[in-house]
Amino acid sequence: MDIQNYIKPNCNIVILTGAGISAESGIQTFRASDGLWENHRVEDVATPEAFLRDPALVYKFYNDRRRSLLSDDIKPNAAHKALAELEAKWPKKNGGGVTLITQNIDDLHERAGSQNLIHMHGELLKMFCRSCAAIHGAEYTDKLDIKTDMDSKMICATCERTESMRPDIVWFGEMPYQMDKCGRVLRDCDIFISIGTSGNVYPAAGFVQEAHFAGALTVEINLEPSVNAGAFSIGEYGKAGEKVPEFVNTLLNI
Ligand code: BJW
Repeated sequence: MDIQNYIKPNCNIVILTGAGISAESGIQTFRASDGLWENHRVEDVATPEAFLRDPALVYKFYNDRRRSLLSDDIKPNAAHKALAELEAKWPKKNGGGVTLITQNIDDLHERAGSQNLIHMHGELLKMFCRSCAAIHGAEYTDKLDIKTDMDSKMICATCERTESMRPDIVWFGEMPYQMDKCGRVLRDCDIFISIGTSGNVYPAAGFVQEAHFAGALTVEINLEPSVNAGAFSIGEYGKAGEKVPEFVNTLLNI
């Protein structure tokens, strides 16, 4: 497969990332033998029903992960940085745009410098009010310090109710964020690159098909072939921290 044939002026790139891109930064993936789901049943911590049944357990699951994300050890790795570099340089080189869709709830893409970013499964550093639907993040840290633990006593800075704040996370059975924008960029996509995702969770796992129908070149970069590896035109297997900078370098030097 010659990538060169797909590179035309104004070529739009869409990138989907999953937990594997943050693995080398020290953040656990979900489905590995030592992954997050090994110690927690999905139904106990990542569904709206679980939150209603046992909010304290769900708050703790996300409080622990938030504290870990904010520790000094967790930093963007070479793969996050290479994607930020691609977004900055690609429009000047080619005229096309780069959209990054992440399933991850960490903020490592932002810390690396990515700007055109969709967090389709929500963000660990934000919270959502079930009462008035306000989303509170860093801009509210004077009123609601998201850097401390969340609990049911927190007061929404917009509607001032208690018992209504939950982590701003898309759980199973809930609609991911910005699906309209995802659909639009996938329809207008020339190269689709999926990085570090096992392909188990929809609708993200179906993005490769949408990009394929749009006529895009589809590339998977992962430690090992994902469950939908057969849907991709190119597979690059190895660590994201090595393979992503290599691939970005290829694109920027074509
Ligand atoms: C490396 C690496 C290194 C490691 N370098 N690589 C039956 C059929 C089809 C669909 C459904 C169905 N029943 C239910 C559904 C829908 C459901 C679903 O998909 N379920 C499946 C389990 C079957 N989906 C939903 O409910 C979604 N909503 C929805 O569908 O709404 C309706 C709708 C209708 C129409 C249009 C649109 C919507 C919501 C899904 C919410 C997912 N939420 C979670 C948890 C919340 C966040 C959190 O707590 O962190 O999001 S689940 C979890 O999985 C998390 C992740 O974002 C997501 C994907 O996981 P990911 O990133 O792929 O991680 P892993 O661990 O699976 O894989 C890591 C990969 O990296 C591996 O391949 C490694 O090899 C690799 N790797 N180290 C490169 N160094």
